[in-house]
Formats: sequence, C-alpha cells, structure tokens
Amino acid sequence: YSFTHAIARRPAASIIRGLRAVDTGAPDLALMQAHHDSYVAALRGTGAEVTVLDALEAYPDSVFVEDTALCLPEGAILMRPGAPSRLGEAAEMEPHLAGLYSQMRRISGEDSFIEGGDILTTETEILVGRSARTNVAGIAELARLVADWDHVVREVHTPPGVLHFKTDCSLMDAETVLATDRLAVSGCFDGYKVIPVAPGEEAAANAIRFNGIVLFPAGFPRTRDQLADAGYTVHEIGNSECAKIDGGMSCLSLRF
Ligand code: CIR
Repeated sequence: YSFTHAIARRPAASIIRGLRAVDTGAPDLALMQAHHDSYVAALRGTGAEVTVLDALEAYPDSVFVEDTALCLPEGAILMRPGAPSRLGEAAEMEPHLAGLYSQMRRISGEDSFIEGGDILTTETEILVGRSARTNVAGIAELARLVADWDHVVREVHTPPGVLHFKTDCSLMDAETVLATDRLAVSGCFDGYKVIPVAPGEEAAANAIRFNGIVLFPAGFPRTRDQLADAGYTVHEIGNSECAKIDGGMSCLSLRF
C-alpha cells in the first residue's frame, strides 16, 4: 500500500458500451471524467508520480487499467484478460510499463486467462481469485512467472456473480483487509484481520489504500465511518458512473 507511481487512462467516449452484468443505463462521460480527475488528483496528492494515458476508443473498458498488468517490485507481468473485448488492452499497456520496468513478463498461454482485478497482493503472498475472467491455467502460469522472484501465489475463489476478487475486498495495511461477508466466509483471509463492509454496502469493498489515504467510493457512510474509526484517512471519490459498468477504485489504476 506504499507506492511511488500509478498509471491511469482517461475514459473513452465508447465507455457507453462498457461491459456490465446488469444494465442500469449508460455512464455519463463528462461526470465520469470529473470523478476520474478527482481520483488522479487524490493519488497525486500523496506525492506519487501519476501518468494519465490517452483514452482508447477501440476499447470501451480501457479506463480500467488494473486488469492489464500486475506490477511487482521486481517487474511487471502483462495479463491476458478473459473478456474477449478486453484482450488487446494488455498490449496497449506494454510500452508504458516497458519504459518504467527493466523486467517484463507476459501471460502467454492460449488457454490462460487472468485479469488484474482478481489479484490481491499482500506483504506475504499473491491471492488470485478464480472467476469468470481468471482461470486455473492463468493462475498457474502467473505462479510460474513469479516463482523466481520469490512470490507465492495462492488460488482463492471469487464468489459466483461477483466480477473480480477485488470487487469484494481491498488491502488496508500489512495485515488488514476490508471485505464483504460473502467473500470472507470462504476463509480466504484466515490469518488476516478483516474489517467487514456494512451489510447492504457491498460495493464499498472495492477501495484502495494508497500511501496515507484510502480512496473510497462515495455513498457508503457506515463503512466509511468504520474505516475512519479504525484510524484510516478516508478520501471519498464519486463512483456512480464506473459503478454502472462494474468498475471501482482499484480498477482505475496500476500502482507500484
Ligand atoms: C469489465 O467488465 O471488465 C469492466 N466493465 C469493469 C472492470 C472492472 N475492473 C476491475 O475490477 N479491476
């Protein structure tokens, strides 16, 4: 949760065609851009260097850069998104990471699929949730790629009907995660301290601890107060438009 850099990408006008589980209407680009500006400003406010890439019209979901790569201290690993319309987004990210990392590795197996949203990196391990986007082959390939960097991958499960593992959890510090009950009951966080999101506020679980602050989606006051009571500095960001296409705080950046 300590970072010097982040990469984000401006939302494209094609965002109205972004993937979603349930259609609750098209996101408003101007409002999403305003939320995105506050998000980037909050990251920069912590002293991090934040690169904002140009919008990519050909990829409606490309604002969600987190899914394209996993950034570790030793190097970056390009993902293979399981959503066919998003597969090409990883190659679009590659040149930007190549400029920052000397070591780049790629998930390349034809049957391997994995998206960054299913990956939670803690101080001691990399948890990867199997989901509709991330499969066993993708997880196994990631485990092989990071083994010589001494990272241990643990396969866990993204609950049915939930897009990504991190849709339902966030790392708050070395031993603490914020998580929904539907995820925590699986036992995947045994050994960690879990702050449960308030019932009915499941969408608050996708937050990010970024240096001194927690970027947190606006509109979930009980969970917000719980985090504040636990000593975290909560910085609320509007997420109404990203939420329409199943996106949240973590999806909007790569952090390293
Ligand atoms: C998708 O379905 O791929 C996008 N509409 C949302 C991606 C959210 N990304 C994330 O949770 N890391």
